[in-house]
Amino acid sequence: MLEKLGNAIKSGIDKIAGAIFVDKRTIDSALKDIQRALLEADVNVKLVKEISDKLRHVASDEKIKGIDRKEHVIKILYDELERILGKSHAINFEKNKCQKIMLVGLYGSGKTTTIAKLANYYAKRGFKTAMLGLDVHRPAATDQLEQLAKKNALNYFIDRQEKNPVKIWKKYKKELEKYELVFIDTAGRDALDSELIAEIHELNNVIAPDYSILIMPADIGQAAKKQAEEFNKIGIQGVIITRMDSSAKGGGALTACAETNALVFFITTGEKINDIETFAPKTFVSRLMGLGDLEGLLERVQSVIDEKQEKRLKKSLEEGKLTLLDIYEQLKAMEGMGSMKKILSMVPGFGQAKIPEELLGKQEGKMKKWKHAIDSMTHEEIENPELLEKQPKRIQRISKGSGVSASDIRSLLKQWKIINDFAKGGINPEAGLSEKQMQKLAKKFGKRMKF
Ligand SMILES: Nc1nc2c(ncn2[C@@H]2O[C@H](COP(=O)(O)OP(=O)(O)OP(=O)(O)O)[C@@H](O)[C@H]2O)c(=O)[nH]1
Ligand SMILES: [Mg+2]
Repeated sequence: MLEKLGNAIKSGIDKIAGAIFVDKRTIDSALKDIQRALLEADVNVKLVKEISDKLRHVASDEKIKGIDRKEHVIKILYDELERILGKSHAINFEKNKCQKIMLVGLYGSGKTTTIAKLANYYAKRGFKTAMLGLDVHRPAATDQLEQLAKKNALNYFIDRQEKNPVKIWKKYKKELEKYELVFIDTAGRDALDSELIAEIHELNNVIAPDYSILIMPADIGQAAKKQAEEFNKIGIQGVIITRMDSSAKGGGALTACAETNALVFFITTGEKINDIETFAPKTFVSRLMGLGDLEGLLERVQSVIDEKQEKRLKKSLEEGKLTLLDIYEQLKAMEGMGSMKKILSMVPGFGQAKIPEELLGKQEGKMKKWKHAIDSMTHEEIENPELLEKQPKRIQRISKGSGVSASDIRSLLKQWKIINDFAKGGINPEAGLSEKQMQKLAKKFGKRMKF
């Protein structure tokens, strides 16, 4: 379940990360992947729609500009997934105190296996643990518990002859007091019928467990909601979802629990004794997305952007046609004058040519303004800055929208033109800049320079 959902979400994220503009089309295409993945994981349609609406909203929020928008979209996706998966909850057991934990659930949900996993999990963490078999309905149940206990050197208490679980409890009660954590296995049923309810009630009254935990297999998907609600009425503190490894519906089970505010204490992910882990939505989402944390995720976005930018930039340079976007992306990525140097260094031959530092440095103060100005431009204008020269009204509009003066916008255009011209002309790498080119450059920058 994890892998498939994770891959689909990653592919959605890559679409967003790799896009130049996060607009409606990009979001729709990425959302398609994400929606399909969530629905396949059996997540409630309503929740999927909620997530989609929120992402669309950010994508169309004019206040969030440019590349920042990608980060917003991904952060929201991350937060939303975490939200629908519920709150993390760890049980804090005490030392030097006997605590009883009763596991209940329908047939084959994984009670007995999980008991052994829990007894082993906490034994490894320094607790004195024991297992008590109260499943008197199936003779094989006691054997199963015994086998698991022997195989993993766990303490266990069973009685093959006794058919009354309350009597078994009373028989071992005193001895069990010596243990810090006593995990109690109970009988499964086909459904939460009156007989099962009566038995759980009776055991609850007699044993007074510190925790009653419902065991549900991931395959039941959204039906987990109904089951959690029903069992909740008879005093369940939380749930453990088993078989997360073998069902595609795990997402449904988890989100259904979140909806009913049922705490998910653990998930189990295989048949082996160690295949159990606490459930923390944050970590879970990170893992789904294949990342350690949100920062890691945003870094990944950045690196995808960088890679794509680099390719685009190379292509633009080869074709001799830089757009303002190339400049913008470098500005954004490097937040400073270094970026202009980087662009220049990619123009064939320019890297070796000695461009006076002050010539580049002069423009540093303008960088921020340029960035704002580009943010207020249309795609068309960014791709074809000539439009601004041909139709000066556009400059006025951008100036108004960005709060950047028309003269600063013109200086951006000038800068773009200079670089673009050089890109077009190409430079002989052996010779570096010719004197003529240097003079031309100097003239354009309007600076006195000595070569
Ligand atoms: N793949 C996988 N199988 C599991 C997991 N947890 C339990 N199982 C398997 O599910 C089956 C049922 O598990 P049990 O622990 O016997 O379930 P139970 O609730 O005690 O069943 P009854 O006592 O018959 O009601 C067994 O074959 C387990 O090995 C899991 O996390 N992953
Ligand atoms: Mg069992």
